[in-house]
Amino acid sequence: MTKVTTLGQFIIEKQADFPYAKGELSRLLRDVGIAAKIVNREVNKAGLVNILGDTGTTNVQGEGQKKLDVYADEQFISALSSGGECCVVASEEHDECVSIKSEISRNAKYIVCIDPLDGSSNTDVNVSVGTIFSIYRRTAADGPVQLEEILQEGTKQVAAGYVIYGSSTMLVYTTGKGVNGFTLDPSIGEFCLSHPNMRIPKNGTIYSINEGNYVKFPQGVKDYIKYCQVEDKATSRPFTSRYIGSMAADIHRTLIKGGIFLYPTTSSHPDGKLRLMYECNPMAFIVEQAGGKATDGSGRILEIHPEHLHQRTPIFIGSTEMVDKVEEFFQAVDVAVPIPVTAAG
Ligand code: AHM
Ligand code: MG
Repeated sequence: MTKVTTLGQFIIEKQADFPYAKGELSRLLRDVGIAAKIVNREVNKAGLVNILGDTGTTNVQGEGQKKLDVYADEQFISALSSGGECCVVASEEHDECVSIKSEISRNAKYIVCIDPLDGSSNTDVNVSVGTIFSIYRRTAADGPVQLEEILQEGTKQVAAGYVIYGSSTMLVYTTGKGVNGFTLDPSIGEFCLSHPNMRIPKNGTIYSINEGNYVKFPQGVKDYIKYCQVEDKATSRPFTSRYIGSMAADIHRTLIKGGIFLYPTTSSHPDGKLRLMYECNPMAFIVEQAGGKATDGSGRILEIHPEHLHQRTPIFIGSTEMVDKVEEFFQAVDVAVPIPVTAAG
């Protein structure tokens, strides 16, 4: 019989990788897993209960909130509050950070940044949605958590992951020692190790971008898209275009099959659309840990110094060689030397 490793067992086994670990991060990851299962249950029956549709309220970004966004946010915050290892949550759904006040969390050392339900506009049409999270360690020993402790660079993440509520539900995470994926087995209610040591192919043939915004893209991105569409046998072009519109699902495909996901600046979103702290940093950490690359067009996502919680950034993420190519197109625009789109390589 094949040995099944549950998420809980795996987390405990891996604790040995950190000789001074006291089990706090393990417990925190376990809490995230528990909340993911609860959210999964609700997402799965979304069409059956009266939970779909707008709440009529808007979040801090002025976007309409879906009931499931609010539900997921509540579940994650509640699991993190009762787990005792998290002192503050920075969530897409809250303007300010949420301090965890429970007695059990008095000495908690971890900060969690989270997009509780990413791609939520897809819930009404039964398309995959996700949760994206990032974990930092407090920089101060005690006292109330200061904003500067939360605004750490992505390189300081101690763990990051995403859950994808799709044709099956998966939790993928890293603690900086590779990336592992777990699939939820609904019959036993456990996430089971299904994708050990995930590695992203160095190159790929899929590009993923909301091409409807083409006219609003910077010239380097327009040139790269044209490059992807030109026929060239040596580089297997034209590439395939795939865009789900749920970052977790688009990145998951990119991680497994190789490719590139792009959300550039646009004339209507001059800073990009996706959020640094709870969308781009965690995904960049995971993709780098799997052997890929993530940049904002000029530098590493993980080295951006955050100025505020809900900061946005452009992102180009995926197979290293494809991300390098986009950067080449950006540089070519800067020095006004166009790269011929038919060129191999
Ligand atoms: P959300 O967190 O409000 O759901 O927005 C983030 C989502 C990402 O999952 C996805 O990559 C992107 O927004 C899609 O945006 P667009 O509709 O502009 O292509
Ligand atoms: Mg999101």
